[in-house]
Amino acid sequence: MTPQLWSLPYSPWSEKAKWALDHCGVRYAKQRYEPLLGEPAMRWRTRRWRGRVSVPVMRCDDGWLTDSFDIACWAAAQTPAAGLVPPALLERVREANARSERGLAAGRARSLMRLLDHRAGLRDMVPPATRGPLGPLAVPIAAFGVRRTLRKYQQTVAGDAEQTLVEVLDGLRAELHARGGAEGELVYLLGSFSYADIAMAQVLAFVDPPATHLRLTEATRETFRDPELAPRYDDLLRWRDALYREHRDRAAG
Ligand SMILES: N[C@@H](CCC(=O)N[C@@H](CS)C(=O)NCC(=O)O)C(=O)O
Repeated sequence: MTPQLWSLPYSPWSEKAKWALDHCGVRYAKQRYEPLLGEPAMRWRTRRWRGRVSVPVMRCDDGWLTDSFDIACWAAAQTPAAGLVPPALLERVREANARSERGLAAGRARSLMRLLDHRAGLRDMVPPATRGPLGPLAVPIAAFGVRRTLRKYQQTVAGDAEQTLVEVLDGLRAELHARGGAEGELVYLLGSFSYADIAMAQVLAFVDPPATHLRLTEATRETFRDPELAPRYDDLLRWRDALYREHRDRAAG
């Protein structure tokens, strides 16, 4: 069967899964997930009655995969030659992914707080078909959804979100420095391109989102951008952009 992927077009977690699948040349059908409204159906499909439901979720011949890392490992196993998760480096990739998840959770919390203060951003969070009929209620309903998302994921943020994000970004900077590389040369966390790079690159979506692949409106793009941290991590943003040019945009044609 053709794998089916439920995802959110603006989400870095969904982007992790899509990039992994695309890099491994796996064809799949995309299904758009609607936060909140789509949850009961997703629980039913995956037979997951308790706990958090999140996307990406993928259905394939091996069953249901409900985490981006599992999807990436599955993709890597379909095309080992793509080198996405080299078996000998699995634990190092897993560890990079765990750091990416910490950074993403902290980045999401900060971005959602900015979104709560951004009327146009909130409006854009409501699907266009429902925005019209909701009229002036669209913004408060979106704000309700954002507060709910903040509560839903609050346990994933350990301690102070800014401090956590800074720690993860400083760690990434130190690792890339340790890899050396000539001026302008693209360096990889594990020596050659792997899922560790994809995972860590996604954290930077909440510093300043990439120009391609995450589908954001002008307003939601503003809320993803961290005005305090973006100027401080310009070197990491340039690394992320080079990674996209070399391994994402070019591959996507
Ligand atoms: N560890 C999970 C986290 C996924 C995650 O946080 N997904 C969020 C952002 S795409 C989500 O589903 N949000 C919508 C919702 O919770 O309803 C993964 O990597 O798959």
